[in-house]
Amino acid sequence: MNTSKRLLVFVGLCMGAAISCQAAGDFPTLTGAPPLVIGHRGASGYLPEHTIEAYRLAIRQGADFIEPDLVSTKDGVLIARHEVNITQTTDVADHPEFTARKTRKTIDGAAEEGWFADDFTLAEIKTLRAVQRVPFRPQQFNGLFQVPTFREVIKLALDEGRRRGRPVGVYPETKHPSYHQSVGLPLERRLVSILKAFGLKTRRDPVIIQSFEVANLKELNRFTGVRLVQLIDAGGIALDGTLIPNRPFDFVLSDDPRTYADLLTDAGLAEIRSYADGIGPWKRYIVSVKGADQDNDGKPDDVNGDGAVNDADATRLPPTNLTSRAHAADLFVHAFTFRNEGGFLASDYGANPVEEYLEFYCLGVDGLFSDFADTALNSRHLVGIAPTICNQTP
Ligand SMILES: [Ca+2]
Ligand SMILES: [Ca+2]
Ligand SMILES: [Ca+2]
Repeated sequence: MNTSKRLLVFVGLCMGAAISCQAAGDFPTLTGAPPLVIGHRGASGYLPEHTIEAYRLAIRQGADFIEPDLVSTKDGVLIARHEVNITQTTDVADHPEFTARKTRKTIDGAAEEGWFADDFTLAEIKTLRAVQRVPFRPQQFNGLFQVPTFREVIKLALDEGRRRGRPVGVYPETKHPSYHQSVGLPLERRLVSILKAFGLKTRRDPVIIQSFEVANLKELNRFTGVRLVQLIDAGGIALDGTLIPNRPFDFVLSDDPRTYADLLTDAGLAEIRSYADGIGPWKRYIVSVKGADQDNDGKPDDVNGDGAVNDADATRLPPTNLTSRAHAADLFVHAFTFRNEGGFLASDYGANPVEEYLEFYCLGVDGLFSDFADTALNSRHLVGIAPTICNQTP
């Protein structure tokens, strides 16, 4: 459908429906619908990540989905944490009763030290409180909030959705599926049975499951009807903006030599479409950035002289054609992760996160994971108000 036809259809839908069309516009997404804003770990730019309070704030800001990462407790309960290692995101180190629980484990080939969720029962986890991991984000909320279970997160989303008269989706990620399998705590069946208990089982339900591994998504595709997303990672970024290849960890274990980049060839995308509905690529697969190396030491320079080398010292490269190739393969594209702070923004954006959102919305992403859903939504409104901005060449 071309742009003007899509716009007419959209206007027709708006006029006939008792919904607000304030955010409406004609978006170059797979369906023409506005891109989804996913509250990454909740409103994690403001509050300690993966807490009920952070998820509720993201919903209050207007997020379409909230994103719990899932790991398992020792007694098999799915809880919302980004890592099995809970040292950085809880106050566990301040609990003398758990001092002896400190240990070393190897997760996806990397040795780590600390306290691990799969050595704690849910009752023990509930005695801990969340802390902000990012030093330049507000620390005032440390020690206030609990670690929620996946059930508590779904209940929040459904309750808030009913109260607000709009769907609030849940976008769970299976963290380290092969690791959880190796310790006898596989995530997939329990995840699906919890969703079923809430009546969430079809592609029309406001649930999307994501994973960086492949085999567990293929398995999930056999026993749930909800939408699935193949996450696409990289091992970092070279000075010239080239992405450094790495592999899904289940490929490492099964000696499958393919990298994430191999999954993004046309053949790779067609294979993903056989078990998933969309891809969740690192945003650098869509717009990469290159560093400067004026002193020729092979390493990127601190161009702005603030003592740190990060994206603010880099400039953006022309966009790739990944979004249009994924759309041609009938896959939606949900890119990660968008953050407001200047160190995460290429210098071209002038430290203004709105500029980055506008670029990605105009490139046709169908959704994005943001630590700041409020900024993501304000930027989406801007495209809705003036869709023609996407026809301009930057
Ligand atoms: Ca995640
Ligand atoms: Ca250099
Ligand atoms: Ca710098």
